[in-house]
Amino acid sequence: MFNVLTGSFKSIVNKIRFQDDASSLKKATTELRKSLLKSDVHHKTTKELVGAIELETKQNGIGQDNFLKSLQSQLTNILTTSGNQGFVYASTPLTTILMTGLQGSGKTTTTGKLALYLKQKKKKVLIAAGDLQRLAAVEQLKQIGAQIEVDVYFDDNETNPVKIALGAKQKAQAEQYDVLLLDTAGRLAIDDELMSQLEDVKKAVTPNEIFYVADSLTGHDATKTATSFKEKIGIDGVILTKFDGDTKGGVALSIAHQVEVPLRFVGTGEKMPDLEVFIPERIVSRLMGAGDIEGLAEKTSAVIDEKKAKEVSKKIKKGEFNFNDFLDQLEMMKKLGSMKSIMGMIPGMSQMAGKLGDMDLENSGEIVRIKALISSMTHKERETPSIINPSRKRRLAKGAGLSEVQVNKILKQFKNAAKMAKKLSGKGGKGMQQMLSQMGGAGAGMPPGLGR
Ligand SMILES: Nc1nc2c(ncn2[C@@H]2O[C@H](COP(=O)(O)OP(=O)(O)O)[C@@H](O)[C@H]2O)c(=O)[nH]1
Ligand SMILES: [Mg+2]
Repeated sequence: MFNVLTGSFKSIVNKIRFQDDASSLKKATTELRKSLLKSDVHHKTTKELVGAIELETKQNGIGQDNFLKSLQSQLTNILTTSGNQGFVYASTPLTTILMTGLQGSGKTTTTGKLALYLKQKKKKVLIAAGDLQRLAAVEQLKQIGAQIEVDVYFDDNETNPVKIALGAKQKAQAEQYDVLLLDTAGRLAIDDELMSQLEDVKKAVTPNEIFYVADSLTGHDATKTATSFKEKIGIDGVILTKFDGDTKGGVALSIAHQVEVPLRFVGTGEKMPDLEVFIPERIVSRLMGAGDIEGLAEKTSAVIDEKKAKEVSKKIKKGEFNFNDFLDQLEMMKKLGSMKSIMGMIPGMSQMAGKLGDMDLENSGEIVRIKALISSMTHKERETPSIINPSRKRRLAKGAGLSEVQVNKILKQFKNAAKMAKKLSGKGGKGMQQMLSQMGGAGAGMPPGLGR
């Protein structure tokens, strides 16, 4: 998420010695200012941040430790704004959230992501298709709902968004949902019609919170439009989307400070699990290259079936990891979201995130081939691949549309990977958590077979 910034922080901190003088501090703060601005941190935020660090370091005594401490605490300061953090439930159900933003910012996608996030926390969630502006919008939300198995409220004959909102709230209350997420229409730019429509919906359902969804790729415009929305209808939180692309990261550092509304979540990819809760202390830890173990644990515990994880680790230890387990693990990895976002949470791995980040587990050629082969195998062969003899290999190759060489390669790779995993687990391995923390190794932690 912040690989470039993390890298430059590290080099700047290293420029200051254990005990140092004012001129080296000046050099360090100058470089800090440059790298913040280059990463698109708002100029006002940059000025405040650098000024505060300089002053604090001087007061506490110029040296690497004090500089580092100050960098950490002032970053936390800048990221912290009065208001709620993460997702906050109403004191009694139902919690109603209005999702607002410009067209294309990612409202509908984020509505789905948030729904999945809450569903993994065992909440009963209803998402409502309140964008009647675009024909495809309702259909898009229906598809998302089906994909994540969350209920969708819609009315194909209704043209009034206020009625949709009211109908959804009524259903949510009557059927004891915990959370209602209301998707709304956006425009290409802010206009009066959009604002008055949102105002009407707001009056009708009195949401607990209004989230403003902003596209991080629009840079400082995201800060500007968020401020306009805040002034016109009032917003309680910002969600930054598309934080996976070429974004330099700075917008996330300054938006809350500039708009004076907390940044609550960050969207890091197109897929449903690609949403991260934005907790200032954790983000600072990531910025400092220390990872976010808490966030990682939360993410993994939401999707990992503890019992299954134990079974798998037992199997690995005994060297019994088979193709069925492989498919299970692959499914689990998919639920965790993009590789890039996971890597950034592992201490010391943020630099790797950029390199590995664009790996698409589901669609990589290798995975597609392995899956094709597995689907041609009998159940018994998946459990015990060693029973596959040469004539079966030939037939499997035909069935999977692979060459015999490819089949042999996959089987051999898999055998080696299972052996390797067994060895690794011998060092007091503790299931998935351990495997994830070993990700730094050559493909360890990914389902065996993926390592090269
Ligand atoms: N890469 C990436 N794409 C996103 C993200 N969030 C949304 N998108 C994409 O942005 C486009 C617009 O999203 P949509 O939810 O339809 O925007 P809406 O008009 O505000 O409802 C879609 O193609 C989404 O897949 C994100 O965090 N990362
Ligand atoms: Mg939409």
